[in-house]
Amino acid sequence: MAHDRFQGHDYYQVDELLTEEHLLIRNSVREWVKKEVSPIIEDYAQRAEFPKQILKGLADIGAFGPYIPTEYGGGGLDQISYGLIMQEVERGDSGIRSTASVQSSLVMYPIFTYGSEEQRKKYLPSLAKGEMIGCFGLTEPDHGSNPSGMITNFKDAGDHVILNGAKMWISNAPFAHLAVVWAKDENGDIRGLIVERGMEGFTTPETHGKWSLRASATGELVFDNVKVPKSNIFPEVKGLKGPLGCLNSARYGIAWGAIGAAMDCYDTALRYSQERIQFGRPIGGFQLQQKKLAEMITEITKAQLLTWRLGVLKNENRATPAQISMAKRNNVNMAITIAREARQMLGGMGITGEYPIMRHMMNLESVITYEGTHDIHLLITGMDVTGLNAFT
Ligand code: TGC
Ligand code: FAD
Repeated sequence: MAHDRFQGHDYYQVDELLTEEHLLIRNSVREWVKKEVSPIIEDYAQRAEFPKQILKGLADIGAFGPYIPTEYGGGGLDQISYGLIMQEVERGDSGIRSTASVQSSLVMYPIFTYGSEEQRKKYLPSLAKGEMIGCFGLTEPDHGSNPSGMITNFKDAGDHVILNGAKMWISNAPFAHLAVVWAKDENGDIRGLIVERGMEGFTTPETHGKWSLRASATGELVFDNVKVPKSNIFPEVKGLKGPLGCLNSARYGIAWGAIGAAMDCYDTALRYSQERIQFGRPIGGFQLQQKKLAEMITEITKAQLLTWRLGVLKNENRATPAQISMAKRNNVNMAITIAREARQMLGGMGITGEYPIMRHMMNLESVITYEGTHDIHLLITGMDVTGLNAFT
């Protein structure tokens, strides 16, 4: 990508709702992204490779477990800080944000919330430092939107269990040191287990040929009679509410992240419209282009306010899963719509890697699908407001 000239956009002075600490965190992550992500990301996306060298930097900026207490190596920060970190990292690339949100919300969060004290002490500090990378296995080939139908299962075998089954579409799987895996026990109850690379019968084949999230590594988790010590099972949770509780945290981070991707597309299109001359004047002077830009900044501003308020509720432990669904759905849809419009505003240049828009646009096709599809979140809102369940 050409020199990163990104400037944040704050049409309603939302910064005034943030603390000095929030602004400091936001600005330092923004600078890190400009220095470490923007110069390399296009190349890695084109090559369909995850830039592993940035893992240490992600840990250093506090992107791994920002809200996990400091005694376990986390940042001890609030939920708005977490959101701002996700926003800035996704401004760089959704795939890099994926790695950070999987590590924080889908690996560290369940170990912290559902794990034993021994599990917390064993894994959390190394995960926070990026010395260990984790992944989260919920989706299966035949069970995506409906994870309760999963067939991955384990059977008791004394001091360990025997795990069989397969997960697919797993972010970070090809290089992760450990996987938080959701599987059914002999009673059919969903339990969470920590499966480590190197356990016999555990493999993680990479998924190739993606047109989206190309700079993120995606793979399968295959369990062929894997012996997992019983001490690796989360003692504190049983049932689908275990993995769905993790998703509340990850979906919240995505709601913020999508604003970052949207702002990057808007920022690029705005600047281009002021510099690109057709018919003797900047294209930004034409009403049709102004309509696109005016709608973009309106939608970004609405999303910023929605998400800030959600962050306040989350800090107070009052955010409901349905409120989080609404923000994830709204913001990702907002971002992908802006990416599509912004791409058109750049004409032919919009399809090249000279500009970040096409990469964001393609990335967002995954973001609108994972962590619950656009339609699943609509049905969650529908169920919340009517009290009627459309799933069963
Ligand atoms: P249902 O009967 O409604 O609920 C089962 C139990 O779970 C509880 N529950 C929740 N608990 C916490 N948080 C939530 N958001 C919850 N939603 C439901 C519920 O109260 C109940 O508890 P209990 O005690 O009564 O047992 O479940 P259902 O089988 O009807 O499914 C509901 C549905 C469809 C909404 C849910 O399964 C769903 O959200 N499906 C979407 C699946 C999904 O989001 N998968 C994501 C996989 S991970 C991923 O994509 C990572 S991408 C990572 C990256 O790269 O960033
Ligand atoms: P399906 O569930 O088969 O859905 C297909 C279509 O049917 C969708 O449009 C859906 O909205 C619709 N549909 C389904 N049910 C209904 C209904 N009741 N009413 C109306 N419409 C319905 N999973 C993990 O566990 N860990 C990860 O790290 C992870 N990373 C991912 C990374 C990428 C790049 C991608 C693409 C996915 C990832 N996922 C991960 C999986 C992701 O969560 C699933 O793809 C997603 O939940 C949808 O499941 P599915 O693909 O099986 O689609």
